Amino acid sequence: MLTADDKKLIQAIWDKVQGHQEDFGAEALQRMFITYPPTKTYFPHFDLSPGSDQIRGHGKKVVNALGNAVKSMDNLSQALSELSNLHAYNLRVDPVNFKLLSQCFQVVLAVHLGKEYTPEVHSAFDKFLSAVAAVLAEKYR
Ligand code: ZNH
Repeated sequence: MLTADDKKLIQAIWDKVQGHQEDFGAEALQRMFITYPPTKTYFPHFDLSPGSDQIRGHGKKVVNALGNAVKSMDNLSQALSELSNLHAYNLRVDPVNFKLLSQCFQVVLAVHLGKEYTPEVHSAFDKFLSAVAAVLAEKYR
């Protein structure tokens, strides 16, 4: 459960993500592809070379979706309902992968935010990204 303090920390950190959605998203995806190569199989139609337009474009979409989730932390299921349908029915991404991308995104935040990525922020983001992943996995059967 996200506490009121967690939510405040997430919102404050998100202000610092603003303007870097594409960079941070692309970096997280690249870390995921390098660290967990099977994740590449979901993107056979992408140019996966570092910094490709497709990686940057997709990274931006993913981080913007997280930004929308930040705005709707009290209402995640509803806010992410369409994305949840897309991943469950259409893309059929194995939900274990959500955790892998979440970890990579946290490394990106830690690298860029340095000291600001305190243990409390880390904990808050861990809970938030787990909640997002749970919603994205909610419609699988
Ligand atoms: Zn995902 C897509 C988000 C995870 C795979 N995605 C997508 C999109 C978004 C997202 C926003 C777009 C949509 C439209 O266009 O409409 N994701 C997301 C998030 C997450 C995710 C937020 C977490 C956190 N995904 C994921 C993973 C994977 C994936 C992990 C694997 C590995 N996605 C995907 C794909 C797609 C998507 C494949 C499609 C792409 C193209 O473009 O084709």
